[in-house]
Amino acid sequence: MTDPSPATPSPATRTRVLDALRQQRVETASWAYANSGTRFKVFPQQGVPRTPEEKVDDAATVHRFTAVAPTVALHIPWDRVEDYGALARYAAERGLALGAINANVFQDNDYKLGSVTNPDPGVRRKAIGHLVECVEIATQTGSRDIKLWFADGTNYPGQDDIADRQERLAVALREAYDRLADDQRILLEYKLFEPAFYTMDVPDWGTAYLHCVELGPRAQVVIDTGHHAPGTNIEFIVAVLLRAGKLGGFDFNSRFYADDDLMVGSADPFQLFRILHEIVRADALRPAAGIAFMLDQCHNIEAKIPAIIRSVMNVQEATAKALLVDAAALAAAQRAGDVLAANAVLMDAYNTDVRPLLADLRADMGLDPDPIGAYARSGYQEKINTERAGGQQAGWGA
Ligand code: LRH
Ligand code: MN
Repeated sequence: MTDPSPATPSPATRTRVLDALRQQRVETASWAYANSGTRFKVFPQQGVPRTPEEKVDDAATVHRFTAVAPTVALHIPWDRVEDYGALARYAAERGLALGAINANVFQDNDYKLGSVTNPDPGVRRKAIGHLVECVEIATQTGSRDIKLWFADGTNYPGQDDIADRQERLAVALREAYDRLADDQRILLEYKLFEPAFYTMDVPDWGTAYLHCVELGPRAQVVIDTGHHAPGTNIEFIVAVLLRAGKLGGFDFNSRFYADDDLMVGSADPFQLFRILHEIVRADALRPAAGIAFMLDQCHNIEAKIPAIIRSVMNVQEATAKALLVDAAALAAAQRAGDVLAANAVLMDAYNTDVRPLLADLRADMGLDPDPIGAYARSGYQEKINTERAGGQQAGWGA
């Protein structure tokens, strides 16, 4: 029985959609709470965290107003602490868990010509050491995922041997993979360009997929939505990796031009909807499906915590619309080859205003239906602006 329209879902559909949204999980990024910018300028903001603990406080605040962001990803060494177990307990006391551990082999002077792919075996050894350290940190924080993104690449043809670098990369990944505990996995992230501008050693989903297949079942691909050539059909990559059982997660953000790291859904909400449609169609939204929905953004000029709350809401809105797609009607139109009808089913869902439904969901979850307004009224921003005067604000330290 198809619904009258997505805007007036049947009680059964409404229940299904609300249940799925209640289970949704979005992981925020510790570095998004810190100062960030471009090569031109980093504009410091008042109240920015100075420590991993203060980043956890801010992530807990986002969860307090959205109820669907119970984990925060860490980046090493930006979030290096003496006792990762203590940091995990600190987070737990605030209703949060520590999420993906992000390695950083892109800021050390030794890595100019690459980290794990560097022509110098000594440099490769150093970089592999960091990957292994991140696996150990994940054991201490209780994190499932170790996320690996490599800035490695070349700027000029002939600078280095493409195949040799792939071999070096494979050797490094194997060393890290073989250190994983049974409940841990490697998430390999690709990026088309920047900071290298001729080759990146993991430039696209295909290269990431090949390395993950070579490694084994606990290696999967991460799709950072800002890491593709303009015009790339990202939902196609989502569908293909889901079918292959090799989609590990997303670094959500959005862009108009390059790796702009803007709020997810702000530049292209229709693309985000199409991506979530593939996720819902594959029944991969529920946490048990194992897809990590992470934010990887930089709030260079806008207030950071409200921007992250807005980002979580954008993911919820795209998800609600995807959940309202009348799958039966869509399948029937597709089978009948009725192009316009099939497209209309998707557009009806996309053009549905789901904000009232999400406001009801939040009220139902004991939250203020307006998280942004509630945050502004909470006084939290004023509190941290006052408390966090002085000290060294956290940033990328680039
Ligand atoms: C690289 C990237 C990667 C992170 C970094 C913060 O562009 O997307 O995921 O390590 O941003
Ligand atoms: Mn990323």
